[in-house]
Amino acid sequence: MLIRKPADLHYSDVTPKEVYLNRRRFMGAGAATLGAATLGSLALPSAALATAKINGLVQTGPDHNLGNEKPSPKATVTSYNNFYEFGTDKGDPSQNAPKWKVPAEWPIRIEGEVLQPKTLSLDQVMKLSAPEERIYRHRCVERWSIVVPWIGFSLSTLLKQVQHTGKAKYVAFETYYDAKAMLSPREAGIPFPYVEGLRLDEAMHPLTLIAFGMYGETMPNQNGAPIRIVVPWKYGYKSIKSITRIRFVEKEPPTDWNLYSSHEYGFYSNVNPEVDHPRWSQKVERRLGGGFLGQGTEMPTVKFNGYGAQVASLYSGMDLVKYH
Ligand SMILES: Nc1nc2c(c(=O)[nH]1)N[C@H]1C(S)=C(S)[C@@H](COP(=O)(O)O)O[C@H]1N2
Ligand SMILES: [Mo]
Repeated sequence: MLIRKPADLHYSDVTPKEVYLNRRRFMGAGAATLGAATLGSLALPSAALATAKINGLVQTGPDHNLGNEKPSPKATVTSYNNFYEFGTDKGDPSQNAPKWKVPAEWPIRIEGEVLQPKTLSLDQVMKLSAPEERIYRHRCVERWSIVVPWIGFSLSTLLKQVQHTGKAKYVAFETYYDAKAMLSPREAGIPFPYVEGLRLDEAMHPLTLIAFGMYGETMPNQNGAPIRIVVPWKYGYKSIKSITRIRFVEKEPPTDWNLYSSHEYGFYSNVNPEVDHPRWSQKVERRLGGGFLGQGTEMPTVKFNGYGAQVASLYSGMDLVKYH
């Protein structure tokens, strides 16, 4: 179902880290101009994305898609990113990640509190179910938001490939880490490999997506190629990119931004306008890619990012200020 056209692949040739990091330093001033006003004009040359069409897309039901919100411009979603392994400025991942060669072998290991650990190839994972297009809102903790037409299917489909033990209460995820192609934890300021986690019921929720594409094509490197998690009712950092390890665990697993600053970034990280970040209010967000001169449109942030009807019951009786 996934066909990579050889002609599309030449941009993904490996560029040594030194080369592109130096280039990045030279372009430091230029990168700083990545202000709101220029967002709309940052279209990447499409050849640099090394994507291929994904065939056989299935339309999903109203629970899985937004009613009237249109996907953000692809150029915005692929050029304004957080992927600290490839740089800490919003424009860095789209400059640096396309030069990373995604390993041809991409085993996805499922282990931990399971009766029988299992390793699946990327192809095996993608064949577990028909690829669905899911149009989800994405709200970054930094107050910008986008609407993304992801391609994938419910993570539960993958998790059900193993039988977990009675001890399993959480699911931990780990991003691939390549020290030669990515920043060091010291350079990025956060621990690598990037780790994240969900409670078991959150991971099994039908909205939680394992995604391997967007806009009808394979995943651009800067958006988490070849495969990532998307949890639309939580702040963006829970949606971990480029995963290679999934672990069923008994205790709440460590998460990257919580390790960085535990009082600012909790484990649950549900989008919640009533709980401020210690350094800023979470009541509003800026929807990227539209508005006057492309500077985005300010709008109120909605609890659970608008997915409350589907997910609020997961947290009934819980103090969402304490468990932020
Ligand atoms: N491995 C990894 N995953 C990550 C991040 C990261 O730095 N590294 N950033 C997170 C944050 S803060 C956000 S907002 C989203 C951004 O996803 P996007 O670039 O596809 O919009 O990815 C999340 N997943
Ligand atoms: Mo984010």
